Amino acid sequence: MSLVIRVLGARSEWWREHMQSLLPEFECRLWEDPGPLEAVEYAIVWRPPAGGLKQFPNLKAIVSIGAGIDHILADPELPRGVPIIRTTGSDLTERMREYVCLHVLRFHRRLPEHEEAQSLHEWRPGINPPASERKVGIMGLGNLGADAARTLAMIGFDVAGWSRGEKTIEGVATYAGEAGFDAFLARSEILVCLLPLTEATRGILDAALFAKLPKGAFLINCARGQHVVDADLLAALDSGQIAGATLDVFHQEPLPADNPFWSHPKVLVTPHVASLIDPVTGGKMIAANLRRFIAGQDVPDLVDLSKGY
Ligand code: NDP
Ligand code: OXD
Repeated sequence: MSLVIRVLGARSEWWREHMQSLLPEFECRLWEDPGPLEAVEYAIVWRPPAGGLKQFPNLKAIVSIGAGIDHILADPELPRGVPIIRTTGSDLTERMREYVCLHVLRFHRRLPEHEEAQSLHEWRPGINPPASERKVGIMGLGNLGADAARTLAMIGFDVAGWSRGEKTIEGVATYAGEAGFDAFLARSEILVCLLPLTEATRGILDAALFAKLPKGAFLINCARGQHVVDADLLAALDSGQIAGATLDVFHQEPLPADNPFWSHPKVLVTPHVASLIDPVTGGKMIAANLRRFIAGQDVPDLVDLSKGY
């Protein structure tokens, strides 16, 4: 009985060794060296190649090394009916909380302007509005969005959130579905995207949405690059409709060297690091989920494939 692990880059062997120590009853192998294909019962993956998972005829579950599962569903030959388990946990939530607060505060406290002034040796003091007068909007109120919304509200921001279904979060104004969308956008001076990538959310950050934000709003996208229509964002930045953007995720990753976001003066690029899962804490979560799944117990991270996220 074996499981395969697919991680991109230098961390593969770290993951393999760690998962082997957590799940000694399995033979843990790397994707590139899976051994007998019929022995593979579980695949722990990040961005599996198209057609890759169907080579294992006895797959019992697929585990996403991440909260998102879009990278698995993107496979047109994905074996249907195999359960998918995503990876969540306090570690992931805490890292995303830090990222969102850091970048909301960066815009709120005008850090890009201070950095520019410093580069010119100019002393440019200015009074900032208090956090209570800064309206922040969080798209997606799941594990990550709800936590970020609560934390920003605790810091003192005037926070609203938008989700598919109705939600109640103390200290946060909530909006849902199509009906609440425009009102939510109209008040979002700093907009944070924490939506999953689905057919309903692909390309949602487009010209029509930017036009509904207050003039000079800021965008922080830490969900998926495919949420953004890049040409629309560049146009909104150039017109001043969007005053600045922090982008952690992109259509193509790594971001190609000639992509205009790299050198845009109003854009901060981070390399998909908002909240990375590491083998130590993430591995524990994955092992615990697999043990519950194998024992036939409830697995809260089991994805409801009818929702698609
Ligand atoms: P969840 O599945 O827990 O939450 C998703 C939220 O989005 C829910 O509130 C859901 O609404 C809402 N939503 C889904 N579809 C729609 C829609 N069509 N309209 C309005 N709201 C919608 O996800 P997580 O919080 O765990 O993660 C969110 C995403 O963050 C991941 O899918 C991933 O892409 C990204 N991510 C990025 C990372 C990074 O490092 N950059 C790290 C981790 C995650 P409802 O509550 O009603 O279901
Ligand atoms: C995730 C990610 O989905 O890291 O967890 O993007």
